Amino acid sequence: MSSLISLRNIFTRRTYNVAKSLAAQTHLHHGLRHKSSAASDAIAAASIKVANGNLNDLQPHVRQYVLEKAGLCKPDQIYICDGSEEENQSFIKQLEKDGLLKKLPKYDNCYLALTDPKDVARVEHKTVISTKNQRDTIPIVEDGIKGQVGYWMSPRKLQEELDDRFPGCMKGRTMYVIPFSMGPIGSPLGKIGIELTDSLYVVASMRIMTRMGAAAMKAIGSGEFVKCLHSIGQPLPMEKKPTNHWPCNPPKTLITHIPDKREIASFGSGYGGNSLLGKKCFALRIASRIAKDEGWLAEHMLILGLTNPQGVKRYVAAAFPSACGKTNLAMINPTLPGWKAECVGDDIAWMKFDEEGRLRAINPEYGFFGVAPGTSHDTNPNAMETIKSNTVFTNVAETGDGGFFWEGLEKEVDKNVDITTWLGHKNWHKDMLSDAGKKILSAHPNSRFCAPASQCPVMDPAWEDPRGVPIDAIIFGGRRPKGVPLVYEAFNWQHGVFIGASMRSEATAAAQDASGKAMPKVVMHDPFAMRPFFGYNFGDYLAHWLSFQEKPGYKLPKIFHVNWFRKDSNGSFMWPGFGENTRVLEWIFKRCNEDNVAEKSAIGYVPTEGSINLDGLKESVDMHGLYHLPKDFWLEECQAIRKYLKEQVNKDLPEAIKLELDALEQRVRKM
Ligand code: GTP
Ligand code: SPV
Ligand code: MN
Repeated sequence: MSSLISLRNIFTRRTYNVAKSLAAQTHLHHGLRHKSSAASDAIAAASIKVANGNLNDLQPHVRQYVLEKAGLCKPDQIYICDGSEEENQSFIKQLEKDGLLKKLPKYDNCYLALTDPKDVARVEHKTVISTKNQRDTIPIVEDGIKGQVGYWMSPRKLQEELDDRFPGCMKGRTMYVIPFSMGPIGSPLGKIGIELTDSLYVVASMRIMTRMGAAAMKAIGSGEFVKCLHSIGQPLPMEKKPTNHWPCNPPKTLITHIPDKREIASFGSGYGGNSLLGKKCFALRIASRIAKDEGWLAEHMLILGLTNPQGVKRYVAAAFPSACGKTNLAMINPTLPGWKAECVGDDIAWMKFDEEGRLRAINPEYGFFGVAPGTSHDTNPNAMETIKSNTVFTNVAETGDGGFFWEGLEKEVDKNVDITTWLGHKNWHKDMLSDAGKKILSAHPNSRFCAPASQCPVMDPAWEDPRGVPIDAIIFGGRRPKGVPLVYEAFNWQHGVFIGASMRSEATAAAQDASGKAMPKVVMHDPFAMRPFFGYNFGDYLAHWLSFQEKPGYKLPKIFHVNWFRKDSNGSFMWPGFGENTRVLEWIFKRCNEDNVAEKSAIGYVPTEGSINLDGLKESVDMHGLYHLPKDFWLEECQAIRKYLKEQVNKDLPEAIKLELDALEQRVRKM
């Protein structure tokens, strides 16, 4: 680390000019302004030390952003990250010293972080989008209805909330400046951001999840970048000692977005999507709004390449809600002989139609922030291979021999090895009960690994292709214990958009409620797996998706719906899932070839008898049960969808979607 240089020295002659030009720009700038003006913030910032890098080397608009936020948050020093391995190792040493990371010596360069148990997942109710007009963010609902497709905050209220949190919030800490690229640097589909954060855990994670460092900074040039401000919200000295060395501020947690300004400010949480701002905040909420303006799509989708035994390759993208199987499908190990699957991305897809009318997709990310529980050599061997080195684990259990553990790894550890849970219970065993009689889990259900994508043994050769990969099929899906068959295909694009709009799924541990509790495990609407991630009005989003069918020359992908999670009367999954999902992918592949393996049903095309390949399947599967379409269930489903779309999308619901629902209901009545 270079010695501390006073900013005042750097700006010997320039301080006045910078301040003056900032003062002029503040008038034009309606982004996140605060009580004190940006100009006086910058003057205040001029006494802040720079621990690494040189503010003079930054582009003027980047420097202005850094100085303005430094003046506001008042860190002790600024550190401009270069992304080098040397720098990363010094950060990891510091994190170990701070007690925030613990080395897992069983593996190479792997670490464990345990959070404050109050900060373990995304907080949807504290995630807001601010636009001048409410209707630009969410559909306006009738009195007495609670909107569920995003939370709007007025610019005035947002300013109050920010003024209540950010001034002085980094006192005693370092503000790290993280330049990062979403997508390969230089890709026409990529975008650059700068995250300012006072959390070194965030820096270390962003280095894995994004292309971070000097090259991204250079790529900004005089161009646009997404402004991302993050603070754990605990200036020093802290009033109370942090729990688990994980400072955070749950009562004040707020994650805010200003799409018009391409600006994000997140306060109080250090966890996942709340703090790694390139991910959900930028690559989904801000990007979906940019995508609408520019005519492309930013979606909560994995991207996967499939090669059949004849050597024909196709790419598919799939949207499943959080913790519903994207990472697992993205890294699938095919069980059918001769099939190859390769991973492009596991969580987010940016997709744009090219000059030839083909939909092309890039993975904007550089790593995986994957759900740990359930991951094993049986279910996802490629993930297990990926996380053997250079990985940060959060809220998993630790074994006595310095390894990781979670629910699902029971068969893979020595029976005599000691396990310490994420909450510090020693000598854990799987039947251990709490005082309340509830099972004690070894790992938090939303515990995760953060690992470089390049380490995944099945990355697609084109995963960093700046042009993206061509998408032939889009797959929707969710956790549906009842009524929804293994797979069906939309009649056409418009019907497919309706299927996306109608998606429902059981709630998972990926989000917590406003009071920090886990969400009840009930079936919830989660259209396009985007309910928590829409960057603008869901009705406008539907219109945007529908608009592609009007574009001459666009080759629209086929749309499918899958369900790996149907349960029998004993509550057991009816489909083996994981690698066996290849059988469904094979059918989808055949449909992309226009093979005659489908027949019409009330809800869409379904596989003809025997067209799902069951050769070599180890367990017997009740295919009739998996295909069965109970009329009562589907009538109720239509009613639930109608109520939801009427209440939640109200006047912004495109007529085409209503017509699709009417048509579905009529077909179901005739079943
Ligand atoms: P996010 O990262 O939150 O967006 O989640 P995701 O959609 O990537 O989900 P992921 O693949 O991590 O799976 C979540 C959980 O579902 C894990 O516990 C998996 O083991 C389990 N799972 C994934 N695929 C299947 C499947 O085919 N069948 C069953 N029964 N469980 C599955
Ligand atoms: C999700 O919840 O969909 C995730 C995890 O991928 S987080 O990054 O925390 O949003
Ligand atoms: Mn996700």
